[in-house]
Amino acid sequence: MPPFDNDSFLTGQNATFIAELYARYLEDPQSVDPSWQSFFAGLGDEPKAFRKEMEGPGWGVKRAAMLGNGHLPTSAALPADVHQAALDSIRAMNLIRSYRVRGHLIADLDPLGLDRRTYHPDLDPATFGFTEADYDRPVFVNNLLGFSTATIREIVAALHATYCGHVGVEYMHIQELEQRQWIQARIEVPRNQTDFTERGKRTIYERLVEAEFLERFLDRRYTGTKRFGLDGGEALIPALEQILKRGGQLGMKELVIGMPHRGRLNVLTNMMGKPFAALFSEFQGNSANPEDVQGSGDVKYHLGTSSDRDFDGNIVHLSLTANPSHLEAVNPVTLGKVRAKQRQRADQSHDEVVGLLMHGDAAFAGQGLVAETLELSELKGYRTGGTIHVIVNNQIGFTTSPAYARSGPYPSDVAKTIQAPIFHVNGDDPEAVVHVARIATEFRHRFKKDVVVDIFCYRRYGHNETDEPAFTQPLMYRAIAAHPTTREIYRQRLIDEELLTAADADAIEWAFLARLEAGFDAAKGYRPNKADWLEGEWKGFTIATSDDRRGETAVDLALLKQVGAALTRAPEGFNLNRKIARQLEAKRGAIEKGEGIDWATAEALAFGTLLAEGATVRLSGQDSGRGTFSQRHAVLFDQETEARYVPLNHIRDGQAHFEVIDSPLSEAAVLGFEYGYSLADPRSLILWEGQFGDFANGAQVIIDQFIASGEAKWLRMSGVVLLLPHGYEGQGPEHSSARLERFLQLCGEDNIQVCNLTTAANYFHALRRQVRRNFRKPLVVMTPKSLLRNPQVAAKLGDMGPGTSFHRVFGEVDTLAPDSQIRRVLMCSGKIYLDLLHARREQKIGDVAILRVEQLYPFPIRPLAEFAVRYPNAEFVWVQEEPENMGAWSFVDRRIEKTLSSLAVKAKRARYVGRPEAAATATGLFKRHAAEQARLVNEALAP
Ligand SMILES: Cc1ncc(C[n+]2csc(CCOP(=O)(O)OP(=O)(O)O)c2C)c(N)n1
Repeated sequence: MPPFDNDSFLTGQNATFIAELYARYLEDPQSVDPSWQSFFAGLGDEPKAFRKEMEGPGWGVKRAAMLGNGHLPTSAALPADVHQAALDSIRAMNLIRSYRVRGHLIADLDPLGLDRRTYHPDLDPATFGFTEADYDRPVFVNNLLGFSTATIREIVAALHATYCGHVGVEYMHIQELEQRQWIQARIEVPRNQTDFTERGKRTIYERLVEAEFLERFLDRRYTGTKRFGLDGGEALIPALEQILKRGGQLGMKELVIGMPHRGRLNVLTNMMGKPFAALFSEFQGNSANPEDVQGSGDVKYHLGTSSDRDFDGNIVHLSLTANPSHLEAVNPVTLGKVRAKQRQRADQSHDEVVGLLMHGDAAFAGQGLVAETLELSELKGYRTGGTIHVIVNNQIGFTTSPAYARSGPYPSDVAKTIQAPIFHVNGDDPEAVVHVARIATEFRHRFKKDVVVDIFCYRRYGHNETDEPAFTQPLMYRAIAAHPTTREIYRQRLIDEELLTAADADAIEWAFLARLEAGFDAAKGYRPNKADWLEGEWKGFTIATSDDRRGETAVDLALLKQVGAALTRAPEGFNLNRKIARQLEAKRGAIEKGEGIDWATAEALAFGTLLAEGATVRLSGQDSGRGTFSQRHAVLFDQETEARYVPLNHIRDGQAHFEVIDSPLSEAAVLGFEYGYSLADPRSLILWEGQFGDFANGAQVIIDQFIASGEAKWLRMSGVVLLLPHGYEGQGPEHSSARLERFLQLCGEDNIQVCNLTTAANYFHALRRQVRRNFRKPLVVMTPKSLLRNPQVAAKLGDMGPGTSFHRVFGEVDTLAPDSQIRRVLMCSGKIYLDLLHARREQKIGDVAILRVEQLYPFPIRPLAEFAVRYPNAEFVWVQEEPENMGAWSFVDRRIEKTLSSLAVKAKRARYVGRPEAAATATGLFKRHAAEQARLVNEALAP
């Protein structure tokens, strides 16, 4: 074998030439000489994968240049040693590629070393045809790993250091070449490590001391109190510091964080600067808020906070989103906040506001909401420029081992669906953890894409501090008991490196302990001096008042007409769909005439007038642009070019922006996102629309744990609106009911508003009311289907004009017998009203009055009483189209009783008319539906 010197055939141009020849062969085997074909075929390679490698940074010479002369040699002309060298080179390339793809599988990731895999055939040089005898022969690899030539032994050593040390990287699934090359360059040349300065290492040590000592201190002072300690995962804290520091250097101004229980107290204090005294005071059973602040409060490991941190002059604002126990539910909420803050800052490049989500390994692998939220990452209406994910992978979920918790090798596998790079790292090597945290931050900054850091660690104690982990994982916990802490390991390392003396380390520890002790002493007298909920963007808002709360929702007719004109106008030359053109024409006519304004137009007028007044409107939901029932057409499409035109963005100069988004087919993530958006942006109207109201149950966690109870638990208001198509029209069990009863059951302590409306004008006012008051409450609207086109619900322009407002109850509209002779009062809500009205008019019944409850919660006792008292001799009947165990009946029954009991009327309670109890919300048979509907209407009107 000749030495590989500069004259060798396989250096420089020749080597690249063979590689190019190979690339050409892979694209089209016939394009190269037959002898080369059989040579290359003998390599048995995966053509596609190899071709991608050829495009990697190591093969820097441009293909065009190499193939320029069109003259290809034949292998017959190739001397045997050159043949061997070419073979070696190509095999080495494959070996390198294999390490890039699978090196992580034998990386040293588990601090406990319980399940370490050290061999994988794809990483064995023998698999590529190298025997021991070949190991020291130089091979040409053209600048890969920083080598031009190297022996297999050297190549494997470099690959091991890069891909199989304390960091395992998964990135070869990424389709974007530039991203793969960036990661390769970032990790291969420095062998996947950062050389930290003495100061940097000391800082890492300080952070570990803080992380560990806080938990130990809490354990000692509040033994047996749940804290979901970080013990075993302490490296998280230096990793977070790195994200802040590097992020700040790269222009990050705000970091919006979502995280679960594990380590949250550590993050709240050590990362976010919540005073230790405040935390200890909560451990003593005190509220996090001043005593005069109402609300249920929440356990301390669910609370949020915000603060500013200064890194070398870069101020980064941090906000940790409060969350419920439901793991991962906070993810979309956090990202909605990020998006809102980006808009407020006009951060179009997404450099200034960044989302950070932390996860447990079992939760990340198990919860579907994770996949739903990841899916939002590249979507136009939800993009936030990439989220940094950190998994605290303690290799257990409560008592469940990974083999029972997920099917793949890692908890992070779901993130591959969006081609996020994944950095697995051994949590006992804090330098490696900080190193990957830095790369992740840089990657997010550079490519505005999600990135995952998976910190392999362990959980030193039980799931919480009262659990006995040895009941279920005895071997793991025996290993943990014998395992030094991350801090102890690192302390020894720094001492061995002579960067720290034992006395230095002791001093750092004592100094932090002194801070904890001082906090402990201060906790006794600690009083939170104010609740933090009406600050920043929320300045000027107040707690909801107990009056009618109508808000100024009426609009000058001139403005209504201006919006109306914009709604019905398309740009010059825009090729409108013919049917749409006719609809716009009709709409224009209605607005000009000032009557016949249908539901969708009233909605558009509500949006448009708010936009004109300066409030942004954001509506997202499945097919919301057009509308499920083809009613909205908020986006017009040019029939020749598919260009989009959004009339509501062309009302007048200086107006606010209207965003209508066709969401992905997710309920939980999208509603969570909009709720999060509304938390950060109280001055905009934020709406989520269900395709049919039934589907809201796919977002039940967001509704129960955030929307209904967030204000009480965390003092966080939201004005989010839920539009839920509802009504019995024979479309079957899943397209009839938005489960009104579920929302009503959630009502309490003035937490939400629930409406079931019967006029387009009332809808207009209900929407505007959301923005035109100085408090915020979520609004749930049962929205119509057939009523969208029913002329009886249509509005006059005057119903929205000066002097008008929202009505919680509507009284009788027809002229009937004198009030005292009314024999029955039908009370109802929503679409059934029109069925009743129609039948009563048809049957010419004059002694049955109808009251409509437009807002079910807060229940309108006073206006209802004002109407009811007019009918002293009537019986009162509640009519609904939902089955008896559903709809509003159970909710209104006692409230109607309470209303009537204070009035001088004979009736004391309402009687029920509606469908009988049922398991399914509705029949799937149209005929049966029609018969049921007719029966209940007739029963309601029966003599
Ligand atoms: C949606 C949901 N289901 C179940 C639970 C109950 N629970 C709380 S913590 C936990 C285990 C979580 O394991 P992991 O995600 O690995 O985090 P760790 O506690 O190990 O840090 C479970 C099942 C929950 N909080 N949320």
